[in-house]
Amino acid sequence: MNNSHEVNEVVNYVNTFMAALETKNPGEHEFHQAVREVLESIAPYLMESPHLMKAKIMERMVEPERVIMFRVPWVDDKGEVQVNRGFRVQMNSAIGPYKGGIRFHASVNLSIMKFLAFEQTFKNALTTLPMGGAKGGSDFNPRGKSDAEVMRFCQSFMTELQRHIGQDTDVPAGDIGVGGREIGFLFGQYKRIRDEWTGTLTGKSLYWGGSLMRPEATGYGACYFAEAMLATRGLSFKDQTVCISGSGNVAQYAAQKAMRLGAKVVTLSDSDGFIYDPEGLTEEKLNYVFRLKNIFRGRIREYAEQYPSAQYFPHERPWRIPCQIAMPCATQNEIDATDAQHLLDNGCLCVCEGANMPTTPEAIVLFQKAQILYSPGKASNAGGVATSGLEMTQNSIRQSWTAEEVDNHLRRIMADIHAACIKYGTEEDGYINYVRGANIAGFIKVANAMLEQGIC
Ligand code: NDP
Ligand code: 2IT
Repeated sequence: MNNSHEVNEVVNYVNTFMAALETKNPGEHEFHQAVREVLESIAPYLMESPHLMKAKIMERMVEPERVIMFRVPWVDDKGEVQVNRGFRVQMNSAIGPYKGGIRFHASVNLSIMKFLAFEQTFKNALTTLPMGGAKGGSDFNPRGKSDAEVMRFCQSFMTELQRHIGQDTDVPAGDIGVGGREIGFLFGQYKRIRDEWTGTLTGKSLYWGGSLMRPEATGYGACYFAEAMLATRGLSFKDQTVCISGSGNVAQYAAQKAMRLGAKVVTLSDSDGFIYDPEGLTEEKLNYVFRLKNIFRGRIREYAEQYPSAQYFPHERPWRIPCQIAMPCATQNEIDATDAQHLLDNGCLCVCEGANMPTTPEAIVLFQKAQILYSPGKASNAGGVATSGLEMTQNSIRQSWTAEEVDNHLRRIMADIHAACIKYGTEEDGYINYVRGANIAGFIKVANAMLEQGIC
């Protein structure tokens, strides 16, 4: 952008586009937020590409190819009928079959599904693997439900979803509230109805077609990405203090890898509060967290009861605790401007997103103004879906790779994503704008595929 006239044109274009999008999709705030972030990055590129403007590529990208919404009736342990709403947003299949997780959380609605499916399209393009973008889920709240209730819910959910998915059509996986247990129930019902054994879901158990390293992949991948970011400033995880939010799949393995790379991890959280352990996690403490969360489905507060070195802070997020590296691994919009200012005031130099869109737009501005290392989830959490892609490959060739083989692929993919961010995101003063880099790199791949496939 050379002059203020051009800057104004870009701002006008973004605002006009967003006004139309908001009118057409009222109330979908998370979806608006995700689209605006991408649009602000790619608008200058787009406006210099008349062929993309003429083909209305962006207008097409924000319109899901298909949205499926369905009733999910099930019977709870008391014999009462419950009704939830199921979703699958099939956003874009230009570069491969739809691919993306399933979220079970009380907050799930169409806006959240569309924002996640939109983000997924760019993320999947960044992985270098042939996967389109999708997301699904339900407003079912797994908290406090028995295994039998979760199974009946999953069976009802899949009874409808199965007609819309398949190994070459759409391949779901886990996300918030959907882990190994749920994928098992979903897969069992899919196989029963479709009478086929295919890799139509990823995140499967190792007993039946899952990939080694898939559970670890998102958290480990985020740490590999953070390592690459830190290396641009001659830094590493060694002896750094790390604050992590969440205590689920992504948080657990981000913590494990950060620790193994020499960092001190001092926080974990859930939706009720966070724990601060100034002495840092150890392998033994982390094993306790694995058991607490994955087997007993307990709350993070119990960590502070188990380890007196730790303190529990109810109804708070961890971002006021001093750290050099912050890894939000819980949910969207969990770092706001106040949190961001706390992190900056306390000397944080790297924010690496494990969750999807955990940082609000105002907080992103603060990080970028301060020129700290900041990566958007679509770049730094792409290791999870990338390893899902590797699971699909193994299922197709009916082979299982070793953990080392999968980890090597994962490391290469994260390094390639980092290189793409540098290529498209380096600013004139040398600052790497990872948001711009990730958005432009993902956009170019999907846009070119769409162009070559005609108006569809
Ligand atoms: P899990 O369900 O395993 O864990 C989610 C964690 O986040 C839990 O500790 C949960 O606490 C907490 N959490 C959920 N919602 C909220 C909320 N509204 N406020 C505060 N805390 C909350 O999910 P994952 O670890 O798989 O997912 C975490 C994030 O990572 C999500 O943004 C997801 O989209 C993203 N992601 C996941 C990938 C994967 O492979 N699993 C891949 C890429 C991104 P509680 O128990 O109280 O609900
Ligand atoms: O947000 C994500 O990338 C995921 N939840 C993982 C999706 C997948 O298909 O593995």
